[in-house]
Amino acid sequence: MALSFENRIKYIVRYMYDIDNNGVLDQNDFDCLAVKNTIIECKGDFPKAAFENNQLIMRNLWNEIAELADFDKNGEVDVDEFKNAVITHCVGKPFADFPNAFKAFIENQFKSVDVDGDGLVGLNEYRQDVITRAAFSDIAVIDNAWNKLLSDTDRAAGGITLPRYQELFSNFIANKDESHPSCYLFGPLMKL
Ligand SMILES: [Ca+2]
Ligand SMILES: [Ca+2]
Ligand SMILES: [Ca+2]
Repeated sequence: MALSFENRIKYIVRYMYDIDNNGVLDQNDFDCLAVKNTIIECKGDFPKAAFENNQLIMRNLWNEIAELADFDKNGEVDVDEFKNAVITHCVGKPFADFPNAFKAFIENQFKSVDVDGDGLVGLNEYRQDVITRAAFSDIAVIDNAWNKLLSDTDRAAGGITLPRYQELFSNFIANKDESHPSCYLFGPLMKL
């Protein structure tokens, strides 16, 4: 099932963290994330200070994730290790009680999706984010997922605020309920 807890964990590992695509998380993914996030934040520019800041954030993040999840201490975090860390530290907890490494990652992710930096993820930004991970022949598929994701409060606000993104992201990785709207945070999911 595309929306199952297991599949959502695989999705996070595959599309959010394992950006060099070798099937596991390691230091290199986080080095690549520092480069990627700098380019996105600075809209193609690459100022040294911004990069060094991102590099520091990502090195710290990797060290914390490794400490929480690299159970066999081989320098890599595989899907099972990541899942066990999520079950231990996140399942059944609100965002505020997540380990710092997860919280920092989620806030960073919000920054990279909120391209215009107005503190809100709108439909245009959602579409731009969703198409970086999958291909669609019909825009309605993306927009339907957006409509399932949004609550009436989100609709009234015109999109997703940071606190709301934190809530949705934490439900995406830590709520086993497959009918929860947070399942659509990253667009229509496919089975991995
Ligand atoms: Ca990797
Ligand atoms: Ca390991
Ligand atoms: Ca925005």
